[in-house]
Amino acid sequence: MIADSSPIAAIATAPGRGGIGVVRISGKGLMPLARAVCRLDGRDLKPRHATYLDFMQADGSTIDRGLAIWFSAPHSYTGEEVLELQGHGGPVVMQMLLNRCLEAGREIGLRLANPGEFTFRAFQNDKLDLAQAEAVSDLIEASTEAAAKLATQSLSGAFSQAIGALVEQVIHLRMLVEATLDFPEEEIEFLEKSNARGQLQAIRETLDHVLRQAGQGALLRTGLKVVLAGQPNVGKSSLLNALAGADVAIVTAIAGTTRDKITETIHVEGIPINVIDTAGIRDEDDASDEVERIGISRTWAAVEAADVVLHILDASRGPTRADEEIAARLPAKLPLLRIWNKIDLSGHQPAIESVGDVTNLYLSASSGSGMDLLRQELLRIAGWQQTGESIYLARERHLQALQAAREHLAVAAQLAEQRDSALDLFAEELRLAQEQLNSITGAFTSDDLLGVIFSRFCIGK
Ligand SMILES: Nc1nc2c(ncn2[C@@H]2O[C@H](COP(=O)(O)OP(=O)(O)O)[C@@H](O)[C@H]2O)c(=O)[nH]1
Ligand SMILES: [Mg+2]
Repeated sequence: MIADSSPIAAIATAPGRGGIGVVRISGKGLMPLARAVCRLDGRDLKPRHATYLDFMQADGSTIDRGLAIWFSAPHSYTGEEVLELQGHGGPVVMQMLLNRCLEAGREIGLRLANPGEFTFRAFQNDKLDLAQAEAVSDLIEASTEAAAKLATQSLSGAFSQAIGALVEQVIHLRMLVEATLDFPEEEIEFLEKSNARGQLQAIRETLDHVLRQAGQGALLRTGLKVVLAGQPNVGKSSLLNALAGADVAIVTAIAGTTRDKITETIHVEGIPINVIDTAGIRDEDDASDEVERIGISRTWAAVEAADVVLHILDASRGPTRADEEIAARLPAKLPLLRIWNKIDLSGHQPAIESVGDVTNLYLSASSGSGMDLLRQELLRIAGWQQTGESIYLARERHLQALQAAREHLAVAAQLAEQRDSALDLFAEELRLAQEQLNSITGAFTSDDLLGVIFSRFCIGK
């Protein structure tokens, strides 16, 4: 991430045509630029007031007419001076306005903003912590109402506060320990006197709770990857269509109809589930041509990358040797659900039952019976619990930091149980746990990580 402090400008609205479009400028000493671009006719730009005026070229001709809004530092999104120019949202007129601003700002070193740079400055100027900055991007990218709602909560600081409360607890315990370290003769009694074990236990319980809430939120962000696999003609594409409630995949009685992967994201109780339909698996020799053979190898690749595999079988035919060969090749580490389809033909009742470590589910993609059982089972596998308690729209990065902190606390707990507890090691584990928690809100985060996080934003944010 570039850390220079020159003023930056960008079109902040989405590219394309729209009723309005916004050029945003942030930096120091922007007022002369504002005067050069806005026809003020002796007026001032009052902070946080909209002024209707002409945007001008250098020769005084008009580019567009719109609103100028001035924010003085530090009362702006970035914490710097910010000028927002709202014009008509056409790509050409917006580009003209941006170019004019860059030209008028040349003397103060105005340049185009990099992706996420406005938000990065907000982070640098303590307007947002790191988890909140990420929530800005999550809110913009949210694909479901539930995800948007959670992003707004994170943006308002709910997640950061939960992390902050944990850090406070860790700091409290660290202070006790570090104070004792200076008086070695008291070490032995310290753990008893201060109830350090009890405090540590309380921290670990709180952390587990936050981790659960974050894990649920992470699920909402990325969803579950479910692959439909099985022989040709067992009804994989029909099942995808039934889940999606639309004809996304072609269904025919001809074996080998599906040749490539088809992915469709469905939502069950707001949880995104990415369902991947694949080419039916059969022997290379039976496959009709090269295209189908490539499709089959892609099926196996999809299976490798899945969170869950649904092995579809034809209930009206019963298991065949080919089904067993497929089952044997499915990776053992993945949750496996055996779907017996076409029960409208076989006469089975819709049901779910476990035999050993395999779950059998009976349904009919055509009639729809048993489909609800499948949806519920997918939610269960995803680990979705309707607890009613708040959850946090966490990212993988957050989960990893929470996990790492959890491990350090577990080591600390082990140390505390030992007879001659090594207090300095105990203290060090607490410090490491705190460092992990801090990395979530950015109180302690390497520049490299910042670069990665902010570069994923779009320009103008
Ligand atoms: N009776 C009945 N037929 C089904 C059912 N599901 C799929 N089929 C039929 O089975 C054939 C193959 O279906 P398709 O979804 O293309 O199977 P795929 O090759 O596994 O993708 C088609 O003729 C479907 O209409 C079901 O639940 N009941
Ligand atoms: Mg198919």
